[in-house]
Amino acid sequence: MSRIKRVLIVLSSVVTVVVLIVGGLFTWLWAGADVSTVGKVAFDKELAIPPLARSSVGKDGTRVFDLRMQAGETEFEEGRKTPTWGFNGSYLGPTLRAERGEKVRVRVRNSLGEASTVHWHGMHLPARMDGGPHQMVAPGATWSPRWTVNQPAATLWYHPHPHGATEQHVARGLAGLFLVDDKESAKLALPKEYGVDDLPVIVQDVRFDGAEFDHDHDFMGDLGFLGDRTLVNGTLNPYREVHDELIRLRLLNASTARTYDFGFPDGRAFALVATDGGLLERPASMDRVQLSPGERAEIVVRMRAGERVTLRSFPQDNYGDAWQRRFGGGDDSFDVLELRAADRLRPSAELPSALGELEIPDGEGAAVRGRHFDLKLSGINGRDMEMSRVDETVTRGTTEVWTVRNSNGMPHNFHVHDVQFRVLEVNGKTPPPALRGPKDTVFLPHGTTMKLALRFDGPADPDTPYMYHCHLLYHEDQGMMGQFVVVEKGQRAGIPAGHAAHAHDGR
Ligand SMILES: [Cu+2]
Repeated sequence: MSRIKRVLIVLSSVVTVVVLIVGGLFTWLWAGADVSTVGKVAFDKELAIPPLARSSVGKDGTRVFDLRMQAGETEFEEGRKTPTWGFNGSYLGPTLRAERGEKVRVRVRNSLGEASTVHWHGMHLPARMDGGPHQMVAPGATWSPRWTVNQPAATLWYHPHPHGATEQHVARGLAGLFLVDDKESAKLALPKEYGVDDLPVIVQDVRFDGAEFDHDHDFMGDLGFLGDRTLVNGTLNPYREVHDELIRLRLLNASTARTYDFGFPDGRAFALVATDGGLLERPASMDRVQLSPGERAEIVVRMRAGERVTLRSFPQDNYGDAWQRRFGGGDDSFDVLELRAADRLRPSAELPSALGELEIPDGEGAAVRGRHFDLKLSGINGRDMEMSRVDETVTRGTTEVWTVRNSNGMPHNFHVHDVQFRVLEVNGKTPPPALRGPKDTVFLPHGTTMKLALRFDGPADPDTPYMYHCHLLYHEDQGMMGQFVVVEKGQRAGIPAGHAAHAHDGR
């Protein structure tokens, strides 16, 4: 045998072995990368319902709430104490509730060892009260934002928004609901008894390492943290007994990175009645509703006496390519909550055929300005978030059309503070029913372009920005965020307070 031949044989065997090892490793990683809890959840703990927050009404009619951010321990499983954070308790927070037209004030006390903020997600309010990264609350300090609630009935929520640490603060347990009521929705025949036929469903994914949370990202973790189990309202393996024919579920995806596609194993249809910012014009029948982090949906489900029904999150075929589906969570499935219907159910009124009118313009007509947002993990429109830089200046009282595009090869979503917007188009087409209600957050898998109509009629404040960002919190923390101010006509944007020193460093 010639020397060359021997070398070639050795070389080809080495190559074969390497290919086999790499191939085997990849097959092993691929096969183990999808997560499923379907059929494996015991459903042995009664679902906790976050208590309604106590409030007092002052002489001037202001409704005052108290929230305290604090560290504690939570027993998700008996005998195992997990270090967690919460509002007025060890995990999550009470449900705040106020009516349209009411003046509210929230005294937010930070009893943590580090600074944080509380952002009112979905709320229309002055920029200084928004609780974004410019309204940091130091340890031991109290921040007391006040505003007048002026928007339709909706399921909103609150959570920290400190720049660079939002993922961590939310994952530790800082989140809660803020329900807005109004006179019109109170008259509608919708299930509305809180905790009875109107259930809050705050869904989060978690992973445990012994008693402690494991917040580490997977090795392909460019989306952020993806857990292997789900909590509802902080309850692991939750079930809930229900006694009414129609049950309204106020679904909130409070996970940091995971997107869910909710439905029921028997494929039953349910009625979508509300999206992020409130009621649809009419109920929409569907069997799946997809929610990315920060999004909400209110659905009404019909129960049959004596049955047990699982709320499940199914694999998602619109999530991206095979790689993203497998390693980014799109192939995952979860048994989230079991509803146990009593043997005799109270009859419920039929759902109304009309629910309300959208208060958001459709973007047709005069004085419309367009803007474009290109979503990339490296930054929106090619720029990293910078606290001292105002990216967009919007004139109060105007309607704009924003075109948001994701061609970044991974899923993102897009959240805008202060406003509820209307989705005009998804990839050039009329949006599906699930995107026809008021929205403040939308899911954009790779290859999606959306056109949104937004109306800005809050108070002008050229010096205090609102945020727009990806609500996959790791992406937000990485700088996938920008700032806009609302100004009076002809006014210019100022420099965000406290950041003047950095305003001219060229970034
Ligand atoms: Cu993102």
